Amino acid sequence: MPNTLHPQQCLEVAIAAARAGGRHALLNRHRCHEVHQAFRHDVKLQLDLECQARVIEVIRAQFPNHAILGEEDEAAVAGMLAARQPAPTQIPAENIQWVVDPIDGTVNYYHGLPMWCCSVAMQVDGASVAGAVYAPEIDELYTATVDGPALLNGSPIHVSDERELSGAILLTGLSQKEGADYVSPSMVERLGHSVQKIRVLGSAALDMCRVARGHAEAYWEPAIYVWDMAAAGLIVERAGGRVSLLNRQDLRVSFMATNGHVHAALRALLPPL
Ligand code: LIP
Repeated sequence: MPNTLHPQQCLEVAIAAARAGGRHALLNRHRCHEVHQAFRHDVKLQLDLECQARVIEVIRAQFPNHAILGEEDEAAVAGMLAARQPAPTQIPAENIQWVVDPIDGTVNYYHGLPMWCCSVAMQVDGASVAGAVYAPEIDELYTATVDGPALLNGSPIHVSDERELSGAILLTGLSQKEGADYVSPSMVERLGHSVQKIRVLGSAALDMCRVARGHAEAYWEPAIYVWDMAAAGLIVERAGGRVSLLNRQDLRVSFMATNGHVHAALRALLPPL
């Protein structure tokens, strides 16, 4: 990591950026049905784009030459940024990249459910150095640096001590995206027999933060994106948990995060790579 940058400094920017994006989504809750693009099982909102623009503004104010990877359509977001300030040319500095999901749990947000968050991570050479996951509607801010503790609203968190998969809550997502690997009915049955309960809450980043705080023992989804796990995966690790990137195709990943104790048992149940 460039010696001019310290993880805590990057975390402070990640927190400010996640708060800016999350606050914009919260203050505009009444606009949650303004659809930018609709899909059979998913939706992209105008606020997804606007929140990503808010996040980028904060990052660029501090690090104008850092690359930024966001979930939302770059051209549409750039249009908003251009309207507010000319976007400086991005010259990635030493493989530094910020990874942003402006509203993780967009469908929850659209329907008025509170389980959504803004996720911001700073990575060097693809490894997360600092991450913030902010869920404003439930007043939860999860943070971690590569050399510091995982925190929830400033207080240390730690994964659960549950050692048996049979006593575990498994969080997952039933993405029905056409062509995506999804959790098949037979897999749901197999996992359901092995854990205490399966829960589907609709936000990958928040699911992993619940593992980090010990409210669940495991999370797995076969087809999420790097922006879903860039911050939350670091938070799980710094909370004493374990993560595995099981498969990656471009920006899509199969990813699991656990309290560590149940990691091998869960991995044995998942599809072979
Ligand atoms: C969501 C993920 C969730 C997954 C959904 C969706 P988005 O991200 O957080 O785990 O099951 O299909 O991908 O689209 O709300 O940012």
